[in-house]
Parts: sequence; structure tokens; C-alpha cells
Amino acid sequence: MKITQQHIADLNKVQDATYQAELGLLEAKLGRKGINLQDVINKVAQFQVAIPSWALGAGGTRFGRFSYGGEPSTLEQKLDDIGLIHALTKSAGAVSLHIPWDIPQDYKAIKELAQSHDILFDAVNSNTFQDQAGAKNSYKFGSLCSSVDASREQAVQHNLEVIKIGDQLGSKSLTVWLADGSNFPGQRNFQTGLIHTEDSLKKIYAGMPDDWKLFIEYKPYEPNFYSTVIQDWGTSFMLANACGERAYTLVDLGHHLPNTNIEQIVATLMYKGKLGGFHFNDSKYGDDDLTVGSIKPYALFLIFNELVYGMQNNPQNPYPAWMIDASHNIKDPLEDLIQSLEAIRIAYATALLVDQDALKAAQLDNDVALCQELLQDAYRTDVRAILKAARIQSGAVADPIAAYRSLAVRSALINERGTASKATGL
Ligand code: PSV
Ligand code: MN
Ligand code: MN
Repeated sequence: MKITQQHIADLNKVQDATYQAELGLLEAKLGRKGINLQDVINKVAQFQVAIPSWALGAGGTRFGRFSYGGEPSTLEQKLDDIGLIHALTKSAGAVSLHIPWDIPQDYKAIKELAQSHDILFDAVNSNTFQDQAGAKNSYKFGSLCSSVDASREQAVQHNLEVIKIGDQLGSKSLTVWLADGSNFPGQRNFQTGLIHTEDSLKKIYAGMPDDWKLFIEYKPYEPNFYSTVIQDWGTSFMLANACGERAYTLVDLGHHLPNTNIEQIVATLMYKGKLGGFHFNDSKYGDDDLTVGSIKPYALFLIFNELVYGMQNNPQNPYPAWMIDASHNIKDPLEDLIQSLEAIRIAYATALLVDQDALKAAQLDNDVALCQELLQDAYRTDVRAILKAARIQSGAVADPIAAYRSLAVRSALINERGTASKATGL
């Protein structure tokens, strides 16, 4: 299944009657705030989010996995699926590989395939949370933190191997997420585990090419339920500082205890120039990995408000690497990813509509009610016509989900690949 220019031209011929009127209204409304509509459209059009190679099949829980049919079974097919999403939305121009789940066999061919879909290789992810077939040492009691020298060394070597693989593809960053922790009090000495982790990360950092970045994820619990070595942004930040300039914290939206003020974490990290990467998803309870924006869209907007502020005011912070880290149990994974991409761009677009000068003045006046009015004026603006305009100007379809359905993409994939579940990953 390939989406052609002709498909897109045909689909975009049928224009929604209210679309132009909506854009006209937005232009007038934004003009009153001194915001240029076309500038916002351009920024939204440029905003690209990486798709993880493990998000293209139907996911599951530890209770079961339900196949969706037509799932990709090879890295080539995964790139083809991202190519489909990118052709429809022009917002998913990168892939983030998980090693060893997706080791390329033929690097040249994989690079050419990615290029044909206009897809770049973003951060590569290592995996020291599962024992791989034939591995000499186990990660049962930890990897980079392990008290067993050989397990620790094996985990460091794996990360160095992942860097080599990423380097051949043109990736420029490594994301490390560790499952390391303990299930019971007393099981692990906290300080020893942290010291081992810091030492191991320093070795990995030293093995990166000079133009690479290291992203360190944190997560409070799961799969360990008493303690996790890198439990929070503070620990990640401390380790990133210990490693060096090109090591950063990565914020995954699902990796916080309920009600954590994530937007404040974002602000703090950007001020310190240490927000390197971002994993989008949504959650009600824990690391639920639900579709972005499906549960707490206002929280996502507030997070984007800080991201936009940081991107405009913190030159010390690099442009963050954006990725969707979600799992799809009951929806078509490609539709789910399209919905996540839409939610991310909606949050970004609405954050761009905050009247920053007026907000600053209201904050200086301590006019609390006006501060809230200004934020919510942006949040309550329907920006979907802006997203549509950004897509049309980039050569994508006006309505991706409608197009995906009218082109019967899933049935075509089932015809090509069959119905059995072949997903790798979590
Ligand atoms: C862990 O929960 C996580 O969110 C990390 O980002 C990993 O990279 C991803 O899942 C899959 O390994
Ligand atoms: Mn993540
Ligand atoms: Mn997670």
C-alpha cells in the first residue's frame, strides 16, 4: 500500500465548506493579539514527531494481546507504516528504533527505504530490561546498576553497540530507559545502585561520537514496585550533569506520579538547558501509554505553553527530540498514532496563541484572573483549521483519519500481510 500524490490531490479536492471561513475568523482573531496566522501555520507545519518502531503493531498488557491484522513484522514494513502516516500527515518525519527489536540487516537498503518515505532516524533506544536469547548474563537484578560486574559490563557494551548501529543510520542520540530497581525494601543498597548507574552511564557517554546526545529517562515505578534507580527528573538531571554537556533528561509524560506538575519540570529543565527529549502519551493512572490528548488535554496545553516559552527564551536548551511513546490495545495503531500527532499539534498550536506580552504584564501586576483568562483564551481557540492548513501546505491530506478510512489502508495491509499478530515489543 502506497499513498500517492494523486491520492492526496483527489482527497483534497473535496474541501470542507467551513474551512476557509474558519481560517478567516482565526486570522482576524489572532491579528487582534498581534499574532500572524501564517507564522503559526508555518511553525505547526514544521513540527515533526518521531514514531517509535515498537508502536506500529497492536500492543497489549501482561494479560493479553489482541491482534489488529496487517501488522508489520519486519523493520522494512514498520518504515512503510510510518511512511503511510507521514504521507497522510507530513508530521511524522522520523523513526526511533529499539535495539535489539529492530536491528537493520542491510543498512544501505534501510536507509534508502527511510529516505524514500522522507523519514529520518531519530534517537536509538537500548534495551537492558529484557534478557536476550543467548545472553551470558541476566538483568534480573538490574543492568547498569547491577552489583554483578559482568551484567553491568554487558549492559554497557549493549549500549555501545546500539550507538554503533544508530551511527550507521544517521541517528545522533541514544535514549536510555532503565527498568533497574527493587521490589522489596532492603533488596538493594540505594547508594551502591546509583553509583554503579552513574559509572555505567559515564562509560556509555564516553563511547558516543562527539556530536551525539545522551537522553536519560526516569520513571517512578514499574516493572519494579518498591524502588527505581532513576525514579524522577532530579535523579536523571543529576546523572546527566555527572555525564557531561551532551547528556540530558528525557521527559516521558507517563513517567510521573499522579498530579505531578509536569509543566513545572519542563520549565526547570529548559532553564537549566537540560531538556533533551520528550515522549508523548496520556494517562489516567500510571504509565498508561494512551493516545496523546485523550485524557488530559489541558495539562498537555500547559506543558506546551512551557515548551514554547522555553524554545523562545532558553537558547541554552537544545531543540528537544519529540517522540510518541504510546501503546495501542484496542484501536488501529495507525489511526491511534494519527490521533496522537493531531493532539500534539493542537497543543502546540494553541500554546503559540498565548499572548506572551500580555501574560507577562498580567503576571507583573499579579492579576491572577487575567493570567488565567489569557491562557484559556488560547486553549479554548479551535485551532483545527490551522492544522489543516499546515497539512495542505506541506502536501499532506486535509483530514488524515477520513483519508485513511476512505483509502481502506488497513484492509490493504491485511491483504498484503495477513491477520496474525507479529508485533515485537512490549
Ligand atoms: C518505559 O516505560 C518506556 O516508556 C521507555 O520510554 C522505553 O523506551 C519504552 O517504554 C519502550 O521500551
Ligand atoms: Mn518512554
Ligand atoms: Mn513508559
